[in-house]
Amino acid sequence: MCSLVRREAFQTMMAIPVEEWAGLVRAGEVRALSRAITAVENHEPAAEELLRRLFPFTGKAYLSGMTGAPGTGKSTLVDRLAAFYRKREERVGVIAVDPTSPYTGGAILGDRIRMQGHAGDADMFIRSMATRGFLGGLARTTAEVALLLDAAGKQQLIIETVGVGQDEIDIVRLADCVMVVMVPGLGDDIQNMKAGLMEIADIFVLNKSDREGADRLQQQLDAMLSLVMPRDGWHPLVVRTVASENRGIDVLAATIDKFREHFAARGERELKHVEYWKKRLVELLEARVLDKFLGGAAGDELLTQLAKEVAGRRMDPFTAVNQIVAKSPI
Ligand SMILES: Nc1nc2c(ncn2[C@@H]2O[C@H](COP(=O)(O)OP(=O)(O)O)[C@@H](O)[C@H]2O)c(=O)[nH]1
Ligand SMILES: [Mg+2]
Repeated sequence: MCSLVRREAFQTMMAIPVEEWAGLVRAGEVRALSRAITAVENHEPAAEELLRRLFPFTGKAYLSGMTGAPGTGKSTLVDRLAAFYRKREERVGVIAVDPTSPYTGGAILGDRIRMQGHAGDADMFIRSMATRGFLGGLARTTAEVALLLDAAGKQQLIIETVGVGQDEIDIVRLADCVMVVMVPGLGDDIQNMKAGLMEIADIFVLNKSDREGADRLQQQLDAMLSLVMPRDGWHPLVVRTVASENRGIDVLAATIDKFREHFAARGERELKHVEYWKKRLVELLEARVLDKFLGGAAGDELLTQLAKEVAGRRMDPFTAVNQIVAKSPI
């Protein structure tokens, strides 16, 4: 049933011109948006055309990234935060880079309109993405999906990732505001935390603060933060929450707002975006160059053949690269 609906949506979208498709995405039409995300995930040729058309309409959404160890309550937090934004009448998009994330769209609040979860709310769009097997990197795909949601008029975008690998760190790095979730009782919490995560956090969310050890963790965090130099005039803040009981979500939202205002006032956001786009342009260029020189099955064959030569010390790597370059019509 589900796959039938999906196939129909697929065929409908394939049949219309990209221009019209882009128009539907901009209007926030759910099927057109879902289908556009699939096109981006699969690197379909239409995806680039679609993103080019939609790009001028992006740059309005505020992007929050939530990361932390599995089980710390990220999905619950994102869910509650999304519901909070919906109460403020903001349109919300959620990207969960974790297929196991359970989202209700705030149904637990008992809000009658949303009793059946987000399904009934056109202004809350939630998408889970597979975490492996994307060509060109998960970070790039996530960034492009965020662009689609932005173009579709979502005002608050929230990305959830499990903060374990470099991929995940790259993903949250693209966010305007980075939140790192910690919970009491995970052993020697701060020491166990990845150094990379510590550095990128704008806000620390101390979730499950109903549990024993919350005060101790807060003290540890405060002590650690007192040693950290403010970044761009911002000293990372600690917010205590009990996501499962919807406690502290208002304070969390207010802290995100405060961070947003801080950056808007200083023009740092633009600077951050220039840095970000520099990196993205290099990535896109790399992908394009690689595709030109080594695209398709023939490229892969050539690469394997030359790699064998180099591994067998029959050819040096510089000659091999020169051969690849010489074969391509750039
Ligand atoms: N005691 C307590 N449990 C929580 C809290 N927030 C989330 N949980 C529970 O922790 C478990 C993992 O939550 P989930 O949001 O899936 O974590 P994630 O893996 O980080 O996305 C679930 O059973 C939640 O109900 C909290 O503040 N206090
Ligand atoms: Mg989760």
